[in-house]
Amino acid sequence: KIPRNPPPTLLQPELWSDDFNDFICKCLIKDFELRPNVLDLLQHVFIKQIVGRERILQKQLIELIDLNQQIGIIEKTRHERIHTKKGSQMKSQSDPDEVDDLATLEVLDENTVTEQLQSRYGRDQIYTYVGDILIAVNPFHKMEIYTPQHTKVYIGAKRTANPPHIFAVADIVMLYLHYTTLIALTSCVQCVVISGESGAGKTESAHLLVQQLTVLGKANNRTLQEKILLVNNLVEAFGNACTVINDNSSRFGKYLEMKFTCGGTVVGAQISEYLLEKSRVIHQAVGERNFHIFYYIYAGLADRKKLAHYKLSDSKTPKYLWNEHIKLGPDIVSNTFYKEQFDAVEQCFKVIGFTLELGSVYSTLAAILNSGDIEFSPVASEHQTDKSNISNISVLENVASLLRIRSDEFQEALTSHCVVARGETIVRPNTVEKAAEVRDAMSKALYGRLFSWIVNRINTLLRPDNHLGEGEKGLNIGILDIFGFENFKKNSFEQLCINIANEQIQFYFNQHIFAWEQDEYLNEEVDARMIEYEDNRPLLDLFLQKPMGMLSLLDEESRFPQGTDQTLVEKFEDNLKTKSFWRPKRVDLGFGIHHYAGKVIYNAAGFLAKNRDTLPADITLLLRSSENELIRKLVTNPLTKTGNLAHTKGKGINTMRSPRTPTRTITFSGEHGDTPYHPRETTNMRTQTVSSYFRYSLMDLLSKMVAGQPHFVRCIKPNNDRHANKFDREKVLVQLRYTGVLETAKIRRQGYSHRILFANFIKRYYFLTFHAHEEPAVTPETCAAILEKAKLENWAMGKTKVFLKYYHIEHLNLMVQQATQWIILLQAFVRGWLG
Ligand code: AD9
Ligand code: MG
Repeated sequence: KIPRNPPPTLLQPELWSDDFNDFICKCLIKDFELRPNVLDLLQHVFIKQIVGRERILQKQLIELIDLNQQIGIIEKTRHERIHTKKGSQMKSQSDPDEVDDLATLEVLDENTVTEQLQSRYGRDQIYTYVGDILIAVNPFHKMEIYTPQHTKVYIGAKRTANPPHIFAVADIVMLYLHYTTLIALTSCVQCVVISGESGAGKTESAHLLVQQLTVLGKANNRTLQEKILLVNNLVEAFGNACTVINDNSSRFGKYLEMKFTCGGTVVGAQISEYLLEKSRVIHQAVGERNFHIFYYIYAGLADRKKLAHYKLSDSKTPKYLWNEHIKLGPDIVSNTFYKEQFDAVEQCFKVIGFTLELGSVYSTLAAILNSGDIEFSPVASEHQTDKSNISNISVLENVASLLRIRSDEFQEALTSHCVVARGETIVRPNTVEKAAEVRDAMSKALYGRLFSWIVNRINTLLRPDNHLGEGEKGLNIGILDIFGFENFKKNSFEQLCINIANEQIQFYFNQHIFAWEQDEYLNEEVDARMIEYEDNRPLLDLFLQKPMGMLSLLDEESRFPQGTDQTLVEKFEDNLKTKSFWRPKRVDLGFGIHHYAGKVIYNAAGFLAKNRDTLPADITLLLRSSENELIRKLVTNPLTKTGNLAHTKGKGINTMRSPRTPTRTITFSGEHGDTPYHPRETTNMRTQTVSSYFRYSLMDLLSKMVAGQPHFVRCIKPNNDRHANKFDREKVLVQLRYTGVLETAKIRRQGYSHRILFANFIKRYYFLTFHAHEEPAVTPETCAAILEKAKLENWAMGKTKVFLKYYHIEHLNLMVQQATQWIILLQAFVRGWLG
């Protein structure tokens, strides 16, 4: 009689009638601990509705009481099972001096914190809490802590019941989501922000989170669960590459949103991608590689004897894939790992729902690989030394046939360009260098757009609309995994963008953990010691301020036809007067920045060209005439740098509100009174520089994050050699310092991470203490009564808000969650019974 999967609408408070609501609450209150006379309650509340049906009711209620008891038994056994398991396996090797939560340490200093992490790491205990934040130290070896058994143990368990784990974060996030559903007071968006330097383990952590969330989201549709997991692998094949720091380095920022019904069932996913490092397609630094997919497809097609079909040769490696290790095709085509990966990627494509387009995707990739081999030579003529010719016309023809464009037009578009002067169109020849630039610009553009197209296509295929009930809003968990802070021997424009993005994430973290919280102590006159932290706001200003920030200066110089990389650094030097910026001697075109995470020397060579990132109109027009539908799609309007953002709303975000503390705002450097850049509205492609686009994406990303309730995971890299079991104290200490872990531990121990208005607090939790029909006054006393009933200590009362520690809220939410389970069952039961 109890529906096995109660329809999600049952969970929507707005659909409950008052009586019904009241009834549920009463059942809960009375029943929460004691489960006494449900029958009395029911008769009392529903007396009007059940006239004439008393007998049926009685019978049903007896069953209900039976059911209650049964549930009691089930809960009990489950509880015992978890505890026995925990006792026997999970905590057996624990060291008595270690703590799972750094915020509980008696002595809080750098040494103690590092020692704790080191000692835990020595036992393969890679996870540690700092209050409600998870620290994950990269183990650099496969761990046996992600088994299905672990998955189970962490579901619905109290946080302190098991060792810290990324799965526990998934559980907490789900808990928040559930309780949002019930009370609908806070934002329906939960957002997990994973940060750490390159190679620290962000992407792995994101995978593990998604894995656990799909289980928690009880995707009853196995294919959907599988698809969501595969999406990650697929976009990473296209967006990740081997760098000198990380063999699987993310070269784009990824925000994956998982969508849930109000009942907590996962129904879809959406990805936003940020700032793919397209320049990697045409050039890689020493020791680095192109995007994974190129190697996979090359080896995979060879394996299937299809290279010739895609105009590739197994003996001659495409130039775009050359590096000091791989000069020869056979090195790639004989690589079994690449072949397997190609099969896996193809499988992902198919499962997710790409079918017809696959051939076109491969052609586009093959066309890009072939393009790199097009060579130019100066035209031997006395007068026209600035003209160029194609030296290997057969390669050009191959590319043309793969792109399904006319080869004569392609040749023209590469070796000449049109200029409009006084209403007349004049054709000007391209020099050899210019022609090569056009070729490379086309390759980059095609790849960037292909990537965005794949992401958009995935979004269409995994859009949850079809799965949500009518009128259902749906809930949302976002997982942010960006490229980590980078400091190479040579750092270019890409590193600058990556590091600014990390700077912004750190700023967000600081605002959330320190700034907003401490402001509230002052406003609410709550006694709490202030914690000093490193504010990186001046750095953000240095980059983003208008008109004198670095990105604005870069844009200005990019608009000057006479601007060069040299004039750019001079401009920086003249205008950026801060200690965080300096010009190192003896480095041509060099400039240094003291980031929150360390000093980085950049080299401005190529900055202007990379920022302008122009794709000549002749090439765009030509590609639009392609007979291949996919190619045409890639170049049709809106002509955005990556297409994807054209679908996001360009909100006017000068300031952003923090959801939990409505009086606090997050401000964006230099955005005062400025209309945010919106690709779709921009018709003049010339104004669309990479840096203006970058600024826009950063705002877009932040607006998503600020709208949600954040949860932080901080990844730490224990050594630079990627060795397992090696804990480089100095390396870890530096990261602990710049991420502010020590300060975080202090504020979590001393501070109150949750501040809730009296009225909201009472509305949320009163039914844990009071009767449904009671309307307790909105006073600090009522709040105190609730907290005392829940047996909580160490909270504080402000002038208008209750101040709670992170573990208080966990405890309360767990109580609410238990209550919710009852609500679901009781509602289902009563609905079924009322017909
Ligand atoms: V980057 O900023 O994208 O360059 P990430 O994403 O921080 O970087 P990633 O997750 O790719 O780093 O981790 C780097 C490598 O560390 C992985 O390829 C794994 O080999 C290794 N790693 C990270 N986390 C784990 C883990 N939980 N278990 C085992 C791990 N290995
Ligand atoms: Mg990564």
